Amino acid sequence: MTDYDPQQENGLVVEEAAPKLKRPPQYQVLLLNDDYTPMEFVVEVLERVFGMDRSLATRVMLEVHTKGRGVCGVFTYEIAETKVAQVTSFARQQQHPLLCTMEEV
Ligand code: TYC
Repeated sequence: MTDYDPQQENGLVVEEAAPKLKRPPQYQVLLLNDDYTPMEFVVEVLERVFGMDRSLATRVMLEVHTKGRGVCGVFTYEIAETKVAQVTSFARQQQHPLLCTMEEV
């Protein structure tokens, strides 16, 4: 052996492992409809927690109101968990029963 060859050390062929890269799992944050939370409060939550403008927030709120649930955004685990906690704590502070959950995409 003259020059060092990492592929051919001690007569063994060493193969480089393929990189084990995976995208982090993604989670949808969902709002669920109920009969008591005011529409205006839901719009405010969508603006404050998800950074939506009033027009998008209104569309998403109406989608939840008519279809029963709707997606507020897609995030990695910790971010989704934090958004769910923020929505829930904001709603409970104002005594609204609004439900927010997360689901792996
Ligand atoms: N259904 C509620 C009402 O009529 C409004 C509402 C929308 C509640 C979306 C929750 O996630 C929700 N006041």
